[in-house]
Amino acid sequence: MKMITAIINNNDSDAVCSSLREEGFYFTKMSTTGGFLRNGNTTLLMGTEDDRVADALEIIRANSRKRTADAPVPVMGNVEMGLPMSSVTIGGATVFVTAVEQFEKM
Ligand code: 2BA
Repeated sequence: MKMITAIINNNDSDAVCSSLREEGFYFTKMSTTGGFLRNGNTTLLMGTEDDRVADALEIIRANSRKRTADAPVPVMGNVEMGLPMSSVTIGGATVFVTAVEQFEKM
């Protein structure tokens, strides 16, 4: 078994979750916040059999889009005129797949 941790843009979350549900995946959905932009995003925890990991990743990939957002650029000194902004590309999804040593439901 693997644990898939998927950080998903809030705008893609409904589509990703409903597709995963349709295909019978189990997951826990958490409201999370990006450390850099401090915008809300969605993190899914998915305990998944090894032979279904590729299917789960494909569903996430197919429903996640790249977007751009403005991010403040850190500067030294006077910021009275406001921080300069720069564009960053967000996503699609950020996904970690890790091995699960033990899995039990009690
Ligand atoms: P945020 O931390 O709010 O990051 C939003 C976007 O800002 C990132 O998009 C990336 O384009 C940019 N960014 C983040 N940290 C940066 C930095 N130190 N310098 C320059 N640009 C930076 P994504 O990479 O697609 O990440 C989307 C969200 O996924 C992140 O939101 C964060 O919540 C999560 N994430 C991404 N990489 C992660 C990692 N290695 N570990 C944990 N969470 C991660």
